[in-house]
Amino acid sequence: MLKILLASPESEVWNSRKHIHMGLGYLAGSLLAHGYHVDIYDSSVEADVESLDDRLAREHFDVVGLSAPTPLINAAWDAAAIAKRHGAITILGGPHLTLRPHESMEKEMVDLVVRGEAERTIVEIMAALEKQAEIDPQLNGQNSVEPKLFHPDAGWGRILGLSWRNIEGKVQHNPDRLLSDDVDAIPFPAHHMFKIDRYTNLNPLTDGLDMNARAFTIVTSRGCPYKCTYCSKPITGDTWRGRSVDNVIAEWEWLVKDLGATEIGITDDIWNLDRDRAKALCRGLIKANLNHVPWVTIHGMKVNNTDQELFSLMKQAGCKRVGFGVENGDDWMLRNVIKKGQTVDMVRQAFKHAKKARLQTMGFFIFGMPGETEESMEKTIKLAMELDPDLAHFMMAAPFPGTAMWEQLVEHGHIFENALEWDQLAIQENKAHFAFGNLDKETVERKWHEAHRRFYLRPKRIMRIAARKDTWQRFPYYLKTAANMLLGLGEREATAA
Ligand code: B12
Ligand code: SF4
Repeated sequence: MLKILLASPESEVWNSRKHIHMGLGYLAGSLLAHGYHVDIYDSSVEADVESLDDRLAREHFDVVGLSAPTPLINAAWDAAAIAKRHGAITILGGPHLTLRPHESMEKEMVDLVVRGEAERTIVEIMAALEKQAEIDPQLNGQNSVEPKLFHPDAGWGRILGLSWRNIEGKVQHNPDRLLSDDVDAIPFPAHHMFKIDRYTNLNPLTDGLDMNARAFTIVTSRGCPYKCTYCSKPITGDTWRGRSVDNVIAEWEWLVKDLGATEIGITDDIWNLDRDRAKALCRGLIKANLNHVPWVTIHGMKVNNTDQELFSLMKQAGCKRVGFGVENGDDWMLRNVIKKGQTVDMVRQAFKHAKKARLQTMGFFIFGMPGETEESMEKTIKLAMELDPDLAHFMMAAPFPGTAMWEQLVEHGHIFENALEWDQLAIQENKAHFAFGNLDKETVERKWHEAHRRFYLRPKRIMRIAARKDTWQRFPYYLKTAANMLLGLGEREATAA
């Protein structure tokens, strides 16, 4: 029986809070459902206890699967090289591999690349590896540091969404796999396999960092039909596929009753696209008595798909905090540049309703989109202060390949050199990634720092932060972060997705 280790590589771009990796959870769930031996290694919570190198030295795995969004692709290649040294077949998957499969297939430490959703692909790969071992036992065991070659008779050419090398060493990109339309049929993610005590609560900037929270996340729907020009959706796509309420409640029940969740985060792209379903889900949580464990919408509340009844039901269902993509305080920017399908007034309305329901609020704001002006950024700062969410995330526009913003910048040749070094593309890094038209990088960075200063250096904010226990427990970290965000001094740790 093949042994598989699914791993997330070292994350230098993401270290202020730790969430479980649902992609790896889903893949593990699928492999378990098909009887495979699988384990998960998440560098973000394990590397300081045991490196990937040591983990692989301690136990042999036939296959190591690595996941990578764009800013982590370099780390994924490094991890693949380590896995090869331990004799494993390496598979890379995730957002960046879906966008740029060939780039990784050109690396000798990468054996297979998977594009798109992969719950079925990973199982088909295991079956092909088993078949190949029967046809030609030499191939699975061939010299491990060389790129692996695969025998067409094992069915490699039929695996949708797979890139591989044939027996002549030629890279083959099979046709894409269609998105799975029956999302209820996907096995639950293997939540029980995460070392959950090592993950933090879901938003330490609001609640204070709890290093031992049993905070799980859940994906109740996949995809989003909106086409915001900065948004990268290579995996979940442009359609919306909601799980049935019963199916979601069953997973939620498992998290609360069996796994002892202390907090649950919905990470859908847009969980309230179907408002009636969102309300039905809240009613289901109340009916199933699951509303005593707090939950939050980490991403995915779209302001224009809300009403007072929804927020009131969410509150009754145990919701503690909602996040909204506000993005910009200028209607022209929202309509013509960001193409978000929402207006500033809709944003105001949603915040009003959420606050009336006594929910905490988070607002996400982007600085420096192409077409932005000093005036539009000023409007964004003023709107943030007017809405006064419990948490304001000010992010620097980050151009990911495949987005309309990326295409526009490539066409106008304005992406800075270092944006092409993928690990520089972290969201909310304090450096502007590009200039556009009359707007220079310095102005964007100045307004970004100004936003933090004007929003957070208000007496009531300072009092709130000072009253939190963790501010004093993690004082050096917060001091460093504050110096960077407010004054632009030193390097800062990126803090948002
Ligand atoms: C929740 C979330 C987070 C959480 C949890 C991160 C995590 N590791 O899962 C937090 C908040 C920590 C986070 C952080 C970051 N995130 Co984030 N995140 C998301 C979000 C909203 C949902 C992820 C999810 O659960 N998807 C559902 C699962 C089922 O899909 P999946 O993880 O992609 O996995 C499937 C496939 O990709 C594939 N697959 C994945 N890995 C592998 C590995 C192998 C071997 C194989 C075969 C297949 C495979 O199979 C999986 C099952 O179908 C997505 C948006 C989205 N809808 O995907 C953004 C998203 C993935 N994040 C993004 C980014 C940029 C980041 C950060 C780099 C932010 C930063 N600071 O710059 C960090 C990186 C952290 C990290 N170590 O990965 C971008 C990636 C864009 C891109 N082009 O790469 C996205 C798409 C958001 C966006 N629209 O911009 N994120
Ligand atoms: S930013 Fe949100 S609403 Fe816009 S396309 Fe992405 S997921 Fe959809």
